[in-house]
Amino acid sequence: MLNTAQKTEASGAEQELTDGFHLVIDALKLNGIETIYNVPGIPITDLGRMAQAAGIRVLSFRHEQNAGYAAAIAGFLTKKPGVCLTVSAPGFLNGLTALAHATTNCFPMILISGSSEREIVDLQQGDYEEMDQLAIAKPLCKAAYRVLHAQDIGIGLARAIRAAVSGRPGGVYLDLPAKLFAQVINAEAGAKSLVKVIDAAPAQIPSPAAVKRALDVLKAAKRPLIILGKGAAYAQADDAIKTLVEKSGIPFLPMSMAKGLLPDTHPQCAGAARSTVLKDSDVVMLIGARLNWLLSHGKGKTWGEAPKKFIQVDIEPREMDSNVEIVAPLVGDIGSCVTALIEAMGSGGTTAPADWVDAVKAKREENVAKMAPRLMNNKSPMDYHGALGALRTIIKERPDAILVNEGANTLDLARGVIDMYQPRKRLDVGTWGVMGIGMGSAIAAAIETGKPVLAVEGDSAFGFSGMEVETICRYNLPICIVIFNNDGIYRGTDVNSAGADPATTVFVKGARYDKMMEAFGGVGVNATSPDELKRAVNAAMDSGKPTLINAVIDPAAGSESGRIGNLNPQSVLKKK
Ligand code: ADP
Ligand code: TZD
Ligand code: MG
Repeated sequence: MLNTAQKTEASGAEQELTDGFHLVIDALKLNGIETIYNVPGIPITDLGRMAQAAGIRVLSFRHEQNAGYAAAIAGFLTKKPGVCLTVSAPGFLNGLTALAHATTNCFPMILISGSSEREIVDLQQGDYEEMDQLAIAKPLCKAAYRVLHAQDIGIGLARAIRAAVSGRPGGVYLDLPAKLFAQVINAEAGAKSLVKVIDAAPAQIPSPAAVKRALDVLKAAKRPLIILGKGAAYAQADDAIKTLVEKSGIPFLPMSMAKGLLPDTHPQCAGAARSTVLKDSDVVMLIGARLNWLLSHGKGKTWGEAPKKFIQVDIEPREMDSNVEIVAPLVGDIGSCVTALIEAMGSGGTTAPADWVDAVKAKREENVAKMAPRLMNNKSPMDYHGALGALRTIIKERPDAILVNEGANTLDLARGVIDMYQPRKRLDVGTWGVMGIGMGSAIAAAIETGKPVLAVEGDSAFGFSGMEVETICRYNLPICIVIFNNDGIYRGTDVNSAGADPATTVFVKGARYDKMMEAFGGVGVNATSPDELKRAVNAAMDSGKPTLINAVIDPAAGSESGRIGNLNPQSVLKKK
């Protein structure tokens, strides 16, 4: 019997009843969904209230996009679908960017939106917040469903969960029209209609022939390289991956959000020798990483002259040969594939030739040594390296803290400078390089893991979700935000020579973002040197109090588009 059911008199006999509201909540709870990221309003205000009353943690945001980014990263961190709940039309659209982002990044997420009355929407008669949401969501997510009858809520949610987490994870849209919530059905029938999803993401075992093929290619390599992507971090097969890397002795290169899967200070880590290993390797094994723009599509200058053979471990068969030939596709879940590789390797040790391993190590040490003095400068205003040198030490001393990172220079330089030591501790802009993930990611990271969070944010990047500092203060979350304030996008020095308006990339000079935090009862600090920055961050991390540090960065220190300026199209007509 449902504890949320109510007793009423129906046709003379006493009957237990339930309704759409309760069925949605019961279905979520039955499937272990403990948190909802939402913005309330018609028709889902009561759903949020009732879910909270039923013991689900319901976090209210100031904008659906941030609630959506929170749900997306919750999915990445937990392997369970993160749930974002929105109102109809505008709320739905605000959440949709995050749903598309989750799908693009292979994060499991469910966007549940209330919607207006089907009959009116379909005749386009102008309902309150009228929109054909299902049709709009479909091309932007992995699957989209609508539930019209209370007795279908259980199966609808089960489909949504399974679609989100099985195979290649992604975003799922679930459309719940207003009328559904108040639909009343017999409580027993309601309880029976719920579905507990069994084995939502079944193991996908690779074929022995594919495992052997991959190992044969790997063993024949002279200069092998393993690239770990965020799929490998998501898979939570940390021990198996560590064993494979160490047993093989092959240098590994972590993609941004795979940093820390093995520590960046690991002797086999090739992070600081990235261009060398991409250029010079002859066999590359991708584990949960796609050959997309972030890896220059597996071809061109980045990959050098040396002929390459690619081995790819991925759950999505269609990922194979998407850009270049994959000579050894290994389709399956990463845990199963990596375990199979380790078993097939037997007791045999390293497959990596010593001269290659030594060459990578030498290059890496050279680059690390080159960088070291720049990280120790104590200039004021700070440059990126001085400020990041301080933050790098903080993460070294607090390896279980979660680092959220967005911006252009602030992102690219932090990714290179700040070493990570544990899996799934670095959360950033992902495949699209989207600005605005910051506060949603920080909030979800704090909620889902209970760990302290350090959010390193470009001043522009922060602006996309800045209002959520109120949310952070309201829930009193252990989040320390550091704004790299260089007065603008990339740099704060652009000048508009054509008129009185400021240049398109600059913001108010000398802005004090720390005051925003104080407005909501959090701690605000203005830091003008690396020493001040370090002190302030340590104090914030020790206290666990919501803190925002305005780190004053030299407006001339950054470069256009950080490390990806080459992607900007150039007009040949541009005035000199
Ligand atoms: P990165 O940006 O770090 O290079 P991508 O997002 O491009 O990583 O790639 C992640 C890949 O991981 C996707 O192709 C996805 O299909 C794959 N993937 C995600 N989860 C798993 C899993 N459990 N097992 C195998 N592959 C996975
Ligand atoms: N809008 C969205 C949603 N994503 C984007 N990536 C952009 C716009 C374009 N963009 C970048 O690619 S980086 C960036 C923008 C606006 C901001 C860079 O400025 P910042 O960082 O202050 O965050 P730095 O340190 O000044 O480079
Ligand atoms: Mg900036």
